[in-house]
Amino acid sequence: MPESSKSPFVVVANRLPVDRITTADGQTWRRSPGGLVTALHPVLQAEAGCWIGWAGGEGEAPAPFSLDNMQLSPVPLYADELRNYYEGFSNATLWPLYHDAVEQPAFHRHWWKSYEEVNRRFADRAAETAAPDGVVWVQDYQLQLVPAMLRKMRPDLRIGFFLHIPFPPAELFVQLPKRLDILRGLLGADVVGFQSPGAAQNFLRLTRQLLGLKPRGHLVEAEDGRQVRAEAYPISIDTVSVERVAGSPAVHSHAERLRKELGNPKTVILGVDRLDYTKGIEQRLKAFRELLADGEMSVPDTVMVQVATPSRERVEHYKALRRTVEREVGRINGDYGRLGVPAVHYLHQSYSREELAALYLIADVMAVTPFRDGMNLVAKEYVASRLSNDGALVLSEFAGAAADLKQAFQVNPHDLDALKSVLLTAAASPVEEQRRRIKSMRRYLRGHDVKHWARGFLTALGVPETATAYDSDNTPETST
Ligand code: GDG
Repeated sequence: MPESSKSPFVVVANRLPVDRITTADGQTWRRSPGGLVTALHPVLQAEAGCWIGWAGGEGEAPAPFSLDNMQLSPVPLYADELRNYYEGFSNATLWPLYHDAVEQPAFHRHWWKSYEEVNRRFADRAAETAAPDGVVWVQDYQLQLVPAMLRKMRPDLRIGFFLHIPFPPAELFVQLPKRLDILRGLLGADVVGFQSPGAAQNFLRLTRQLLGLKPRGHLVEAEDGRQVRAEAYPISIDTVSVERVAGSPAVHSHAERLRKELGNPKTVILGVDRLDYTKGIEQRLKAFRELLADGEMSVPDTVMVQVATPSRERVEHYKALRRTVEREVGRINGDYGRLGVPAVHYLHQSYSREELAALYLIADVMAVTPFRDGMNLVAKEYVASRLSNDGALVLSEFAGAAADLKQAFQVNPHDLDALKSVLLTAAASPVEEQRRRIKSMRRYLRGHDVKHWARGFLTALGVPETATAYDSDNTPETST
């Protein structure tokens, strides 16, 4: 690649922020859903930077292209790598282990080999793409080896790494057969960012325990003598843009239509999650079933809407979860639904940003009850969408968002009785109380949006503030 076309700012993530779609006019690209994409798109747009990632699909990658002022550089993943690097080591080893082992992590040596090979490919691409003295920001658990690999090839770069999911306590992390490689991989960065201070502490403690390093405050001197910063930078949403979508007349009329279609219930309880076992969907359904059985809630006064976006459908735990959730929904509707009025409206589909916003508008109670979650942007999107300041957010203590959204109705989702009781309390809460809580959380999200997150991280990485400014008005509203 000629020096002149190299990029001063590069994001490296497992996925490109786009999906290939087929329209009447042929194939095209559009922005895809997902927390990472939601968070980084505005920053990239402002930087006119380059995003390196997998474009979806097996085998050869499309040629680099640009979309919405971003250069996109697709990296290929082959069928065996999708099985071993992606579904295997990333999503059946690291994902469950980092989420408190809520499902048993599996370890296979050939998964690790593939993880290394794919990390090498991403690192090579970043080394080719970044301009001299440029900044490379590596994202998430699929690419933890990239910082050290890249540093070896390009010591001139400033390298950041951000982990979107939790970083586990030492007792769990030490189970990982390749724990030293992962720690050293991360230490290749100048700044390692986490969602919570606890996660940063877990990491720093492990550098002492496993590598004999001596962390001081947020800093640790790596084995090559560099100072590495490990700190929390809690991610957030593009608050202004979420508010704008929620305030649009089209979304309002869609919300009115939806409420009518649901039979104008007094209370709508909403869940919006990727269909993932960390999200606590089964437990939430169970709580609702018991509330119906106890006569504390009844159909058609109260209905639940559960959007479960399809996710990782070839991974065994996810197949099993889908069966369990769908059995539970069937059971609840069989026992408590009425003709034309199911108790649970279960939607195993992806929606547009506007459709999601309309759902947020009709949700009297938003149930966000993961067993463990790095942050959870859905909780923040719900709050920001409630322009009328009413509504009740039920939020798990184990979501990173609980540290930011302190006025939510917080709950331990493992405690079924507590979950039932908080759902009842939230549903019955007086509107003045709801307004007080939502208002204060909305205020918080205004000051702590995704721009604030990106700026905090990049400032720590030594990138001047002007370079991270962006205008959220550039974000197209219909591009998800
Ligand atoms: C990981 C971490 C962390 C969902 N369904 C649709 C759709 N979504 C959007 C939501 C939200 C995002 O996807 C989901 O983000 P979450 O934060 O809730 O969860 P994860 O996907 O698990 O994200 C998480 C996040 O990374 C960011 O760091 O918060 O802890 O696990 O924005 O609105 N968007 C559209 N259609 C859907 O059907 N358009």
